[in-house]
Amino acid sequence: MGNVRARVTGDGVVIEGLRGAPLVLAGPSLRSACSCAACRDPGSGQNLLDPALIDPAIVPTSVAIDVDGALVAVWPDGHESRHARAWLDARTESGVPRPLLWDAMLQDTLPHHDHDAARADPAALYRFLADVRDRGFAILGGVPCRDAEVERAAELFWYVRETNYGRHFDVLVKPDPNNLAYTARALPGHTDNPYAEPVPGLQLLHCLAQSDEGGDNTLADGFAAAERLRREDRAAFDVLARVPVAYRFSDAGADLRSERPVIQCDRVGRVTVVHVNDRSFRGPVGPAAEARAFYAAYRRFIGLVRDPAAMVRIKLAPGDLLVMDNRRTLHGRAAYEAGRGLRHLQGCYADAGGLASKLRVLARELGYGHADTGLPGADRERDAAEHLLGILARRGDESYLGEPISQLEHALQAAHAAELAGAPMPLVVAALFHDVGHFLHDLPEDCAEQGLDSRHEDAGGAVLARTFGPEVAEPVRLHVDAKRYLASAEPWYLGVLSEASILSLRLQGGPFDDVARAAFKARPHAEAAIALRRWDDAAKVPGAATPGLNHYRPMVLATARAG
Ligand code: OGA
Ligand code: NM2
Ligand code: ZN
Ligand code: ZN
Repeated sequence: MGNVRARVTGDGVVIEGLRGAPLVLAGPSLRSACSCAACRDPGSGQNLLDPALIDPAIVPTSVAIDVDGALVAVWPDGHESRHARAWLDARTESGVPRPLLWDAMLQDTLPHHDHDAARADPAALYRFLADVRDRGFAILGGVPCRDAEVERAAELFWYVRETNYGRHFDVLVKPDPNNLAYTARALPGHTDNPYAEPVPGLQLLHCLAQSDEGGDNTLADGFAAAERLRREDRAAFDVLARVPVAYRFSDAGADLRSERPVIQCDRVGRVTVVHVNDRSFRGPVGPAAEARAFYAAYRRFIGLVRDPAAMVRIKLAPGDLLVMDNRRTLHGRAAYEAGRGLRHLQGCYADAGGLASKLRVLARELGYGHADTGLPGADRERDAAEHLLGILARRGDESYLGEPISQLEHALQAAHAAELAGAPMPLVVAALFHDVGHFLHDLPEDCAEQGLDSRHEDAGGAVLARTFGPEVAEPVRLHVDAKRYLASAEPWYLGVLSEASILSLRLQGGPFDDVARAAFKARPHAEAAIALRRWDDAAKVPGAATPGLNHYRPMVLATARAG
Protein backbone atom coordinates (compact mmCIF):
# COMPACT_ATOMS: atom_id res chain seq x y z
CA MET A 1 0.00 0.00 0.00
CA GLY A 2 3.04 2.24 0.25
CA ASN A 3 3.20 5.04 2.69
CA VAL A 4 -0.12 6.84 2.28
CA ARG A 5 -1.02 9.42 4.90
CA ALA A 6 -4.10 11.59 5.30
CA ARG A 7 -4.76 14.64 7.43
CA VAL A 8 -7.53 17.16 7.93
CA THR A 9 -6.79 20.77 7.04
CA GLY A 10 -8.85 23.95 7.17
CA ASP A 11 -10.75 23.19 3.98
CA GLY A 12 -10.65 19.47 3.61
CA VAL A 13 -8.35 16.49 3.50
CA VAL A 14 -4.83 16.17 2.16
CA ILE A 15 -3.63 12.71 1.14
CA GLU A 16 0.07 12.18 0.59
CA GLY A 17 1.93 9.18 -0.74
CA LEU A 18 -0.27 8.55 -3.77
CA ARG A 19 1.45 9.08 -7.13
CA GLY A 20 2.50 12.63 -7.79
CA ALA A 21 1.48 15.75 -5.94
CA PRO A 22 -0.55 15.46 -2.71
CA LEU A 23 -4.23 14.93 -3.38
CA VAL A 24 -6.42 17.65 -1.88
CA LEU A 25 -10.13 16.95 -1.47
CA ALA A 26 -12.58 19.58 -0.28
CA GLY A 27 -14.70 18.51 2.70
CA PRO A 28 -18.09 18.61 0.92
CA SER A 29 -16.65 16.77 -2.11
CA LEU A 30 -15.49 13.96 0.10
CA ARG A 31 -18.77 13.89 2.00
CA SER A 32 -20.81 13.69 -1.20
CA ALA A 33 -18.66 10.80 -2.42
CA CYS A 34 -19.71 8.55 0.44
CA SER A 35 -21.07 5.34 -1.07
CA CYS A 36 -22.51 3.72 2.04
CA ALA A 37 -26.03 2.32 1.78
CA ALA A 38 -27.49 5.41 3.44
CA CYS A 39 -25.83 7.78 0.94
CA ARG A 40 -26.13 5.70 -2.24
CA ASP A 41 -28.77 3.21 -3.27
CA PRO A 42 -26.92 -0.13 -3.25
CA GLY A 43 -28.94 -1.44 -6.19
CA SER A 44 -28.67 1.36 -8.72
CA GLY A 45 -25.59 3.04 -7.29
CA GLN A 46 -27.41 6.37 -7.51
CA ASN A 47 -27.22 9.09 -4.89
CA LEU A 48 -29.67 9.15 -2.01
CA LEU A 49 -27.82 12.04 -0.40
CA ASP A 50 -28.79 15.33 -2.04
CA PRO A 51 -25.57 17.31 -2.64
CA ALA A 52 -27.50 20.57 -2.15
CA LEU A 53 -28.01 19.61 1.48
CA ILE A 54 -24.31 19.18 2.25
CA ASP A 55 -22.83 21.95 4.41
CA PRO A 56 -20.35 23.73 2.11
CA ALA A 57 -18.05 24.29 5.10
CA ILE A 58 -18.06 20.69 6.29
CA VAL A 59 -14.75 19.02 7.21
CA PRO A 60 -14.26 15.59 8.76
CA THR A 61 -13.54 15.42 12.47
CA SER A 62 -10.90 12.75 11.75
CA VAL A 63 -9.41 10.75 8.89
CA ALA A 64 -7.32 7.59 8.72
CA ILE A 65 -5.97 5.14 6.15
CA ASP A 66 -7.09 1.57 6.86
CA VAL A 67 -5.20 -1.69 6.16
CA ASP A 68 -6.54 -1.84 2.59
CA GLY A 69 -5.31 1.65 1.86
CA ALA A 70 -8.82 3.10 1.96
CA LEU A 71 -9.48 6.53 3.43
CA VAL A 72 -11.90 6.48 6.36
CA ALA A 73 -13.43 9.82 7.32
CA VAL A 74 -15.59 10.52 10.37
CA TRP A 75 -18.00 13.45 10.04
CA PRO A 76 -19.30 15.85 12.73
CA ASP A 77 -22.62 13.97 13.00
CA GLY A 78 -20.77 10.68 13.56
CA HIS A 79 -21.33 9.41 9.99
CA GLU A 80 -18.39 7.41 8.70
CA SER A 81 -17.41 7.25 5.04
CA ARG A 82 -14.91 4.90 3.42
CA HIS A 83 -13.17 5.70 0.13
CA ALA A 84 -11.31 2.83 -1.53
CA ARG A 85 -7.68 3.23 -2.60
CA ALA A 86 -8.76 2.76 -6.22
CA TRP A 87 -11.13 5.70 -5.86
CA LEU A 88 -8.34 7.83 -4.43
CA ASP A 89 -5.96 6.78 -7.23
CA ALA A 90 -8.59 7.68 -9.80
CA ARG A 91 -8.62 11.27 -8.49
CA THR A 92 -4.87 11.69 -9.13
CA GLU A 93 -5.01 12.37 -12.87
CA SER A 94 -2.95 9.33 -13.86
CA GLY A 95 -4.59 6.78 -16.09
CA VAL A 96 -6.84 9.30 -17.84
CA PRO A 97 -6.78 8.39 -21.55
CA ARG A 98 -4.93 11.01 -23.53
CA PRO A 99 -5.33 11.43 -27.27
CA LEU A 100 -2.44 10.05 -29.31
CA LEU A 101 -1.66 12.88 -31.71
CA TRP A 102 -0.69 12.05 -35.28
CA ASP A 103 0.25 13.51 -38.65
CA ALA A 104 0.99 12.24 -42.17
CA MET A 105 3.40 9.65 -40.75
CA LEU A 106 0.38 7.66 -39.61
CA GLN A 107 -0.19 6.79 -43.28
CA ASP A 108 1.87 3.60 -42.98
CA THR A 109 0.07 2.34 -39.90
CA LEU A 110 -3.53 3.43 -40.37
CA PRO A 111 -5.79 2.02 -37.65
CA HIS A 112 -7.49 -0.69 -39.71
CA HIS A 113 -9.69 -3.41 -38.25
CA ASP A 114 -11.75 -6.33 -39.47
CA HIS A 115 -15.53 -6.09 -39.29
CA ASP A 116 -16.19 -9.81 -38.75
CA ALA A 117 -13.63 -9.97 -35.96
CA ALA A 118 -15.04 -6.87 -34.26
CA ARG A 119 -18.51 -8.40 -34.41
CA ALA A 120 -17.46 -11.82 -33.15
CA ASP A 121 -14.75 -11.01 -30.62
CA PRO A 122 -15.21 -8.44 -27.84
CA ALA A 123 -11.43 -8.00 -27.55
CA ALA A 124 -11.25 -7.10 -31.26
CA LEU A 125 -14.17 -4.71 -30.85
CA TYR A 126 -12.37 -3.15 -27.91
CA ARG A 127 -9.22 -2.58 -29.98
CA PHE A 128 -11.20 -0.97 -32.78
CA LEU A 129 -13.11 1.36 -30.47
CA ALA A 130 -9.96 2.20 -28.51
CA ASP A 131 -8.36 3.38 -31.75
CA VAL A 132 -11.31 5.67 -32.41
CA ARG A 133 -10.93 7.04 -28.90
CA ASP A 134 -7.14 7.46 -28.99
CA ARG A 135 -6.49 8.38 -32.64
CA GLY A 136 -9.79 10.06 -33.43
CA PHE A 137 -10.67 7.59 -36.20
CA ALA A 138 -10.43 3.98 -37.33
CA ILE A 139 -11.40 1.98 -40.39
CA LEU A 140 -13.42 -1.21 -40.36
CA GLY A 141 -12.90 -3.39 -43.45
CA GLY A 142 -15.26 -6.03 -44.78
CA VAL A 143 -18.59 -4.46 -43.82
CA PRO A 144 -21.28 -6.03 -46.04
CA CYS A 145 -22.32 -3.68 -48.84
CA ARG A 146 -25.96 -3.55 -47.86
CA ASP A 147 -28.36 -0.73 -47.20
CA ALA A 148 -28.32 0.59 -43.60
CA GLU A 149 -25.36 -1.56 -42.62
CA VAL A 150 -23.83 1.68 -41.32
CA GLU A 151 -26.54 1.80 -38.65
CA ARG A 152 -25.70 -1.73 -37.59
CA ALA A 153 -22.06 -0.68 -37.26
CA ALA A 154 -23.06 2.16 -34.91
CA GLU A 155 -25.13 -0.34 -32.94
CA LEU A 156 -21.99 -2.40 -32.37
CA PHE A 157 -21.24 0.12 -29.64
CA TRP A 158 -24.20 2.45 -29.11
CA TYR A 159 -27.33 3.97 -30.67
CA VAL A 160 -27.66 5.88 -33.91
CA ARG A 161 -28.14 9.61 -33.46
CA GLU A 162 -30.83 10.66 -35.89
CA THR A 163 -30.48 14.14 -37.44
CA ASN A 164 -32.22 16.27 -40.05
CA TYR A 165 -30.36 14.12 -42.60
CA GLY A 166 -32.18 11.01 -41.34
CA ARG A 167 -31.19 7.96 -39.31
CA HIS A 168 -28.69 7.40 -42.08
CA PHE A 169 -28.04 9.36 -45.26
CA ASP A 170 -26.73 8.58 -48.75
CA VAL A 171 -23.71 10.57 -49.89
CA LEU A 172 -23.94 10.68 -53.66
CA VAL A 173 -24.75 13.15 -56.40
CA LYS A 174 -28.37 14.22 -55.94
CA PRO A 175 -30.56 16.44 -58.07
CA ASP A 176 -31.23 19.77 -56.34
CA PRO A 177 -28.89 19.10 -53.39
CA ASN A 178 -29.48 20.85 -50.04
CA ASN A 179 -25.83 20.31 -49.15
CA LEU A 180 -22.58 20.42 -51.12
CA ALA A 181 -21.98 16.94 -49.76
CA TYR A 182 -24.52 15.75 -52.34
CA THR A 183 -22.48 16.97 -55.31
CA ALA A 184 -19.27 15.68 -56.89
CA ARG A 185 -17.28 18.68 -55.64
CA ALA A 186 -14.19 18.50 -53.51
CA LEU A 187 -14.83 19.12 -49.82
CA PRO A 188 -11.91 20.57 -47.88
CA GLY A 189 -11.18 19.17 -44.43
CA HIS A 190 -14.02 19.81 -42.04
CA THR A 191 -16.04 18.48 -39.15
CA ASP A 192 -19.74 17.89 -39.76
CA ASN A 193 -22.80 19.82 -38.63
CA PRO A 194 -21.34 22.51 -36.33
CA TYR A 195 -24.72 24.25 -36.73
CA ALA A 196 -26.42 21.37 -34.91
CA GLU A 197 -27.13 21.45 -31.19
CA PRO A 198 -25.58 19.22 -29.98
CA VAL A 199 -22.95 18.57 -32.63
CA PRO A 200 -22.76 14.84 -33.39
CA GLY A 201 -19.75 13.40 -31.56
CA LEU A 202 -19.03 10.62 -34.06
CA GLN A 203 -19.52 10.18 -37.75
CA LEU A 204 -19.63 6.87 -39.61
CA LEU A 205 -19.16 6.61 -43.38
CA HIS A 206 -19.65 3.30 -45.15
CA CYS A 207 -18.44 2.93 -48.73
CA LEU A 208 -20.88 1.03 -50.94
CA ALA A 209 -19.30 2.05 -54.24
CA GLN A 210 -16.29 4.16 -55.17
CA SER A 211 -15.56 6.19 -58.29
CA ASP A 212 -12.59 5.16 -60.41
CA GLU A 213 -11.17 8.66 -60.45
CA GLY A 214 -11.06 10.93 -57.39
CA GLY A 215 -13.26 10.67 -54.34
CA ASP A 216 -10.31 9.97 -52.00
CA ASN A 217 -10.77 11.07 -48.41
CA THR A 218 -8.23 13.02 -46.40
CA LEU A 219 -8.05 13.05 -42.62
CA ALA A 220 -6.22 15.44 -40.31
CA ASP A 221 -5.84 15.49 -36.54
CA GLY A 222 -7.46 18.71 -35.35
CA PHE A 223 -5.94 18.32 -31.88
CA ALA A 224 -2.41 17.98 -33.27
CA ALA A 225 -2.94 21.05 -35.46
CA ALA A 226 -4.30 23.03 -32.52
CA GLU A 227 -1.27 22.07 -30.43
CA ARG A 228 1.01 23.10 -33.26
CA LEU A 229 -0.76 26.43 -33.51
CA ARG A 230 -0.40 26.92 -29.77
CA ARG A 231 3.35 26.28 -30.06
CA GLU A 232 3.87 28.45 -33.12
CA ASP A 233 1.42 31.30 -32.60
CA ARG A 234 -0.01 31.51 -29.13
CA ALA A 235 -2.02 34.67 -29.88
CA ALA A 236 -3.74 33.00 -32.84
CA PHE A 237 -4.56 29.97 -30.72
CA ASP A 238 -6.11 32.18 -28.05
CA VAL A 239 -8.27 34.01 -30.59
CA LEU A 240 -9.64 30.74 -31.98
CA ALA A 241 -10.30 29.45 -28.48
CA ARG A 242 -12.15 32.63 -27.50
CA VAL A 243 -14.10 34.01 -30.46
CA PRO A 244 -17.32 32.13 -31.30
CA VAL A 245 -18.10 31.44 -34.94
CA ALA A 246 -21.67 31.48 -36.22
CA TYR A 247 -22.79 28.52 -38.35
CA ARG A 248 -25.98 28.02 -40.27
CA PHE A 249 -27.72 25.36 -42.29
CA SER A 250 -31.08 25.96 -43.86
CA ASP A 251 -33.29 24.19 -46.34
CA ALA A 252 -37.02 23.76 -46.76
CA GLY A 253 -37.42 21.95 -43.45
CA ALA A 254 -34.64 23.28 -41.24
CA ASP A 255 -32.98 26.47 -40.06
CA LEU A 256 -30.22 25.37 -37.76
CA ARG A 257 -27.91 27.95 -36.19
CA SER A 258 -25.28 27.94 -33.53
CA GLU A 259 -22.21 29.77 -32.34
CA ARG A 260 -19.08 28.02 -31.12
CA PRO A 261 -15.35 28.69 -31.11
CA VAL A 262 -13.06 26.75 -33.44
CA ILE A 263 -11.04 25.40 -30.51
CA GLN A 264 -12.33 24.47 -27.07
CA CYS A 265 -10.14 23.62 -24.09
CA ASP A 266 -10.80 22.17 -20.68
CA ARG A 267 -9.93 23.87 -17.41
CA VAL A 268 -6.30 22.86 -17.54
CA GLY A 269 -5.94 24.06 -21.12
CA ARG A 270 -6.06 20.73 -22.94
CA VAL A 271 -7.73 20.92 -26.34
CA THR A 272 -11.01 18.98 -26.17
CA VAL A 273 -12.98 20.08 -29.25
CA VAL A 274 -12.18 21.41 -32.74
CA HIS A 275 -14.84 22.55 -35.22
CA VAL A 276 -14.12 23.57 -38.80
CA ASN A 277 -16.74 23.86 -41.51
CA ASP A 278 -16.35 26.25 -44.43
CA ARG A 279 -19.71 25.33 -45.98
CA SER A 280 -21.84 26.57 -43.11
CA PHE A 281 -19.46 29.23 -41.71
CA ARG A 282 -21.19 32.57 -41.13
CA GLY A 283 -18.35 34.50 -39.51
CA PRO A 284 -16.94 35.39 -36.11
CA VAL A 285 -19.32 36.81 -33.52
CA GLY A 286 -18.34 39.95 -31.64
CA PRO A 287 -16.70 43.33 -32.08
CA ALA A 288 -15.46 44.20 -35.56
CA ALA A 289 -12.04 44.95 -34.09
CA GLU A 290 -11.63 41.28 -33.28
CA ALA A 291 -12.74 40.02 -36.69
CA ARG A 292 -9.45 40.76 -38.43
CA ALA A 293 -7.48 38.95 -35.77
CA PHE A 294 -9.92 36.07 -36.10
CA TYR A 295 -9.54 35.76 -39.88
CA ALA A 296 -5.75 35.89 -39.63
CA ALA A 297 -5.72 33.21 -36.94
CA TYR A 298 -8.24 31.08 -38.80
CA ARG A 299 -6.21 31.19 -42.01
CA ARG A 300 -3.14 30.16 -40.09
CA PHE A 301 -4.95 27.24 -38.46
CA ILE A 302 -6.49 26.06 -41.72
CA GLY A 303 -3.01 26.16 -43.24
CA LEU A 304 -1.88 23.72 -40.56
CA VAL A 305 -4.76 21.27 -40.99
CA ARG A 306 -4.36 21.32 -44.77
CA ASP A 307 -0.60 20.93 -44.63
CA PRO A 308 0.16 17.68 -46.51
CA ALA A 309 2.50 16.83 -43.63
CA ALA A 310 -0.56 16.77 -41.36
CA MET A 311 -2.89 14.62 -43.48
CA VAL A 312 -3.41 10.99 -44.28
CA ARG A 313 -5.23 9.94 -47.45
CA ILE A 314 -7.62 7.04 -47.73
CA LYS A 315 -9.44 5.83 -50.80
CA LEU A 316 -12.31 3.91 -49.30
CA ALA A 317 -13.11 0.67 -51.11
CA PRO A 318 -16.55 -0.91 -51.07
CA GLY A 319 -16.98 -2.51 -47.64
CA ASP A 320 -14.74 0.00 -45.82
CA LEU A 321 -16.33 1.92 -43.01
CA LEU A 322 -14.70 4.95 -41.46
CA VAL A 323 -15.54 6.00 -37.90
CA MET A 324 -14.39 9.46 -36.91
CA ASP A 325 -14.42 11.63 -33.82
CA ASN A 326 -16.35 14.59 -35.23
CA ARG A 327 -14.99 16.94 -32.55
CA ARG A 328 -11.38 16.22 -33.41
CA THR A 329 -10.71 14.65 -36.80
CA LEU A 330 -11.20 16.74 -39.92
CA HIS A 331 -12.26 14.86 -43.02
CA GLY A 332 -12.24 15.99 -46.61
CA ARG A 333 -12.80 14.43 -49.99
CA ALA A 334 -11.37 14.97 -53.44
CA ALA A 335 -13.70 15.86 -56.28
CA TYR A 336 -14.85 12.97 -58.42
CA GLU A 337 -16.45 12.61 -61.79
CA ALA A 338 -20.16 12.24 -61.39
CA GLY A 339 -20.52 10.07 -64.46
CA ARG A 340 -17.66 7.63 -63.96
CA GLY A 341 -18.37 4.72 -61.62
CA LEU A 342 -21.05 5.54 -59.11
CA ARG A 343 -19.59 6.77 -55.85
CA HIS A 344 -21.98 5.96 -53.05
CA LEU A 345 -21.37 6.25 -49.31
CA GLN A 346 -23.85 5.82 -46.51
CA GLY A 347 -23.34 7.69 -43.30
CA CYS A 348 -24.81 8.16 -39.86
CA TYR A 349 -23.92 9.82 -36.57
CA ALA A 350 -23.56 8.55 -33.02
CA ASP A 351 -22.56 9.87 -29.61
CA ALA A 352 -18.94 9.85 -28.47
CA GLY A 353 -20.06 9.28 -24.88
CA GLY A 354 -21.68 6.03 -26.00
CA LEU A 355 -18.44 4.76 -27.49
CA ALA A 356 -16.52 5.63 -24.31
CA SER A 357 -19.19 3.86 -22.28
CA LYS A 358 -18.96 0.74 -24.44
CA LEU A 359 -15.19 0.67 -23.93
CA ARG A 360 -15.65 0.72 -20.16
CA VAL A 361 -18.31 -1.99 -20.27
CA LEU A 362 -16.10 -4.17 -22.52
CA ALA A 363 -13.13 -3.59 -20.20
CA ARG A 364 -15.29 -4.76 -17.32
CA GLU A 365 -16.41 -7.89 -19.17
CA LEU A 366 -12.95 -8.71 -20.49
CA GLY A 367 -11.40 -8.32 -17.06
CA TYR A 368 -9.02 -5.57 -18.16
CA GLY A 369 -7.59 -3.94 -15.08
CA HIS A 370 -8.19 -0.44 -16.23
CA ALA A 371 -10.95 0.54 -18.61
CA ASP A 372 -8.51 2.59 -20.64
CA THR A 373 -5.76 0.09 -21.38
CA GLY A 374 -6.53 -2.59 -23.92
CA LEU A 375 -5.00 -5.99 -24.42
CA PRO A 376 -2.87 -6.59 -27.47
CA GLY A 377 -3.56 -8.56 -30.61
CA ALA A 378 -0.90 -9.84 -32.97
CA ASP A 379 -1.13 -7.43 -35.90
CA ARG A 380 -1.77 -4.47 -33.75
CA GLU A 381 1.47 -5.12 -31.90
CA ARG A 382 3.60 -4.84 -35.01
CA ASP A 383 1.68 -1.81 -36.18
CA ALA A 384 1.97 -0.19 -32.80
CA ALA A 385 5.72 -0.93 -32.66
CA GLU A 386 6.13 0.70 -36.07
CA HIS A 387 4.07 3.59 -34.90
CA LEU A 388 6.27 4.11 -31.84
CA LEU A 389 9.37 4.05 -34.05
CA GLY A 390 7.60 6.55 -36.29
CA ILE A 391 7.07 8.89 -33.36
CA LEU A 392 10.79 8.92 -32.61
CA ALA A 393 11.64 9.26 -36.30
CA ARG A 394 9.45 12.25 -36.94
CA ARG A 395 9.38 14.02 -33.61
CA GLY A 396 12.80 13.05 -32.36
CA ASP A 397 14.29 16.33 -33.49
CA GLU A 398 12.32 18.17 -30.84
CA SER A 399 14.59 19.39 -28.10
CA TYR A 400 14.96 17.30 -25.02
CA LEU A 401 13.49 19.33 -22.18
CA GLY A 402 16.06 22.00 -21.63
CA GLU A 403 19.04 19.77 -22.48
CA PRO A 404 21.42 20.58 -25.36
CA ILE A 405 20.42 17.49 -27.38
CA SER A 406 17.36 16.25 -29.26
CA GLN A 407 14.83 13.69 -28.04
CA LEU A 408 16.07 11.20 -30.63
CA GLU A 409 19.72 11.63 -29.63
CA HIS A 410 18.74 11.12 -26.02
CA ALA A 411 16.78 7.97 -26.86
CA LEU A 412 19.58 6.53 -29.02
CA GLN A 413 22.23 7.31 -26.43
CA ALA A 414 20.22 5.58 -23.71
CA ALA A 415 19.58 2.51 -25.90
CA HIS A 416 23.23 2.39 -26.94
CA ALA A 417 24.39 2.51 -23.32
CA ALA A 418 22.00 -0.34 -22.49
CA GLU A 419 23.29 -2.39 -25.39
CA LEU A 420 26.93 -1.77 -24.46
CA ALA A 421 26.13 -2.88 -20.93
CA GLY A 422 24.81 -6.17 -22.32
CA ALA A 423 21.23 -5.50 -21.24
CA PRO A 424 18.60 -8.01 -22.39
CA MET A 425 16.76 -6.97 -25.56
CA PRO A 426 13.53 -5.79 -23.84
CA LEU A 427 15.56 -3.49 -21.63
CA VAL A 428 17.36 -2.02 -24.65
CA VAL A 429 13.92 -1.39 -26.16
CA ALA A 430 12.79 0.16 -22.87
CA ALA A 431 15.82 2.47 -22.93
CA LEU A 432 15.00 3.51 -26.48
CA PHE A 433 11.39 4.36 -25.63
CA HIS A 434 11.76 5.43 -22.01
CA ASP A 435 10.73 9.02 -22.75
CA VAL A 436 8.08 8.30 -25.39
CA GLY A 437 5.54 9.61 -22.88
CA HIS A 438 6.82 13.12 -23.57
CA PHE A 439 5.20 12.86 -27.01
CA LEU A 440 1.92 11.59 -25.64
CA HIS A 441 0.95 14.39 -23.33
CA ASP A 442 0.01 17.77 -24.66
CA LEU A 443 1.61 19.93 -22.02
CA PRO A 444 4.16 22.46 -23.27
CA GLU A 445 7.83 21.45 -23.34
CA ASP A 446 8.67 23.82 -20.51
CA CYS A 447 5.86 22.48 -18.31
CA ALA A 448 8.35 21.68 -15.53
CA GLU A 449 9.30 25.35 -15.35
CA GLN A 450 5.61 26.08 -14.99
CA GLY A 451 5.44 23.70 -12.06
CA LEU A 452 3.61 20.89 -13.90
CA ASP A 453 4.60 17.25 -13.75
CA SER A 454 3.73 15.73 -17.12
CA ARG A 455 3.73 12.14 -15.68
CA HIS A 456 5.43 11.04 -18.85
CA GLU A 457 6.48 7.80 -17.17
CA ASP A 458 2.83 6.79 -16.70
CA ALA A 459 1.82 7.77 -20.22
CA GLY A 460 4.85 5.99 -21.68
CA GLY A 461 4.43 2.90 -19.53
CA ALA A 462 0.75 2.62 -20.42
CA VAL A 463 1.33 2.96 -24.13
CA LEU A 464 4.27 0.53 -24.13
CA ALA A 465 2.22 -2.00 -22.15
CA ARG A 466 -0.17 -2.26 -25.08
CA THR A 467 2.62 -3.38 -27.37
CA PHE A 468 5.30 -4.97 -25.20
CA GLY A 469 5.50 -7.12 -22.12
CA PRO A 470 6.19 -5.79 -18.63
CA GLU A 471 9.97 -6.16 -19.13
CA VAL A 472 9.69 -3.13 -21.44
CA ALA A 473 6.78 -1.23 -19.93
CA GLU A 474 7.59 -1.54 -16.24
CA PRO A 475 11.15 -0.14 -16.20
CA VAL A 476 9.77 2.82 -18.16
CA ARG A 477 6.87 3.28 -15.77
CA LEU A 478 9.31 3.15 -12.86
CA HIS A 479 12.14 5.24 -14.26
CA VAL A 480 11.02 8.36 -12.40
CA ASP A 481 10.58 6.42 -9.17
CA ALA A 482 14.07 5.04 -9.79
CA LYS A 483 15.35 8.60 -9.73
CA ARG A 484 13.57 9.22 -6.43
CA TYR A 485 15.07 5.96 -5.19
CA LEU A 486 18.62 6.80 -6.23
CA ALA A 487 18.36 10.32 -4.83
CA SER A 488 17.56 8.71 -1.51
CA ALA A 489 19.85 5.65 -1.57
CA GLU A 490 22.91 7.41 -2.97
CA PRO A 491 23.11 10.99 -1.74
CA TRP A 492 25.91 11.76 -4.24
CA TYR A 493 23.51 10.84 -7.06
CA LEU A 494 22.08 14.36 -7.12
CA GLY A 495 25.49 15.45 -8.38
CA VAL A 496 25.09 13.55 -11.67
CA LEU A 497 21.67 15.02 -12.39
CA SER A 498 21.26 17.90 -14.79
CA GLU A 499 19.54 21.07 -13.70
CA ALA A 500 16.35 20.20 -15.58
CA SER A 501 16.33 16.80 -13.95
CA ILE A 502 16.67 18.26 -10.46
CA LEU A 503 13.82 20.65 -11.17
CA SER A 504 11.57 17.80 -12.30
CA LEU A 505 12.62 15.67 -9.31
CA ARG A 506 11.05 18.23 -7.04
CA LEU A 507 7.77 18.11 -9.01
CA GLN A 508 7.87 14.32 -8.99
CA GLY A 509 7.83 14.25 -5.21
CA GLY A 510 11.55 14.53 -4.32
CA PRO A 511 13.78 11.76 -2.92
CA PHE A 512 11.98 8.80 -1.34
CA ASP A 513 11.93 8.47 2.43
CA ASP A 514 13.22 5.25 4.03
CA VAL A 515 9.93 3.40 3.86
CA ALA A 516 9.21 4.31 0.24
CA ARG A 517 12.80 3.47 -0.70
CA ALA A 518 12.51 -0.05 0.71
CA ALA A 519 9.10 -0.51 -0.91
CA PHE A 520 10.44 0.54 -4.29
CA LYS A 521 13.43 -1.78 -4.09
CA ALA A 522 11.08 -4.70 -3.47
CA ARG A 523 8.97 -4.03 -6.56
CA PRO A 524 9.32 -6.29 -9.58
CA HIS A 525 11.45 -4.64 -12.30
CA ALA A 526 12.96 -2.18 -9.82
CA GLU A 527 16.51 -3.32 -10.69
CA ALA A 528 15.86 -2.88 -14.39
CA ALA A 529 14.37 0.55 -13.74
CA ILE A 530 17.44 1.61 -11.76
CA ALA A 531 19.75 0.43 -14.54
CA LEU A 532 17.62 2.26 -17.10
CA ARG A 533 17.76 5.38 -14.94
CA ARG A 534 21.56 5.41 -14.96
CA TRP A 535 21.70 5.11 -18.75
CA ASP A 536 19.07 7.83 -18.97
CA ASP A 537 21.10 10.21 -16.80
CA ALA A 538 24.22 9.60 -18.87
CA ALA A 539 22.47 9.99 -22.23
CA LYS A 540 22.76 13.74 -22.46
CA VAL A 541 26.09 14.16 -24.27
CA PRO A 542 25.95 16.60 -27.19
CA GLY A 543 27.28 15.02 -30.36
CA ALA A 544 27.94 11.51 -28.98
CA ALA A 545 28.07 8.88 -31.76
CA THR A 546 25.42 6.15 -31.66
CA PRO A 547 23.84 3.69 -34.09
CA GLY A 548 20.79 5.10 -35.89
CA LEU A 549 17.17 4.30 -35.23
CA ASN A 550 17.11 1.57 -37.90
CA HIS A 551 19.64 -0.42 -35.91
CA TYR A 552 16.99 -0.88 -33.23
CA ARG A 553 14.06 -1.58 -35.51
CA PRO A 554 14.47 -5.38 -35.69
CA MET A 555 14.81 -5.54 -31.91
CA VAL A 556 11.70 -3.45 -31.42
CA LEU A 557 9.63 -5.59 -33.79
CA ALA A 558 10.93 -8.83 -32.32
CA THR A 559 10.09 -7.64 -28.82
CA ALA A 560 6.54 -6.54 -29.65
CA ARG A 561 4.57 -9.38 -28.19
CA ALA A 562 2.50 -11.60 -30.45
CA GLY A 563 -1.01 -12.83 -29.68
C1 OGA B 1 -19.74 15.19 -46.06
C2 OGA B 1 -18.51 14.49 -46.32
C3 OGA B 1 -17.33 12.76 -47.36
C4 OGA B 1 -17.28 12.01 -48.64
O1 OGA B 1 -20.71 14.84 -46.69
O2 OGA B 1 -19.74 16.08 -45.20
O3 OGA B 1 -17.56 14.77 -45.68
O4 OGA B 1 -16.35 11.21 -48.76
N1 OGA B 1 -18.48 13.54 -47.25
O5 OGA B 1 -18.10 12.20 -49.51
N1 NM2 C 1 -24.22 15.23 -44.87
C1 NM2 C 1 -25.12 16.07 -45.63
O1 NM2 C 1 -21.58 19.83 -42.10
C2 NM2 C 1 -22.31 19.38 -42.99
O2 NM2 C 1 -23.16 20.04 -43.53
C3 NM2 C 1 -22.09 17.95 -43.36
C4 NM2 C 1 -23.05 15.95 -44.41
C5 NM2 C 1 -24.96 14.64 -43.77
C6 NM2 C 1 -23.72 14.15 -45.72
C7 NM2 C 1 -23.35 17.25 -43.72
ZN1 ZN D 1 -22.59 7.62 3.91
ZN1 ZN E 1 -18.37 15.65 -43.81
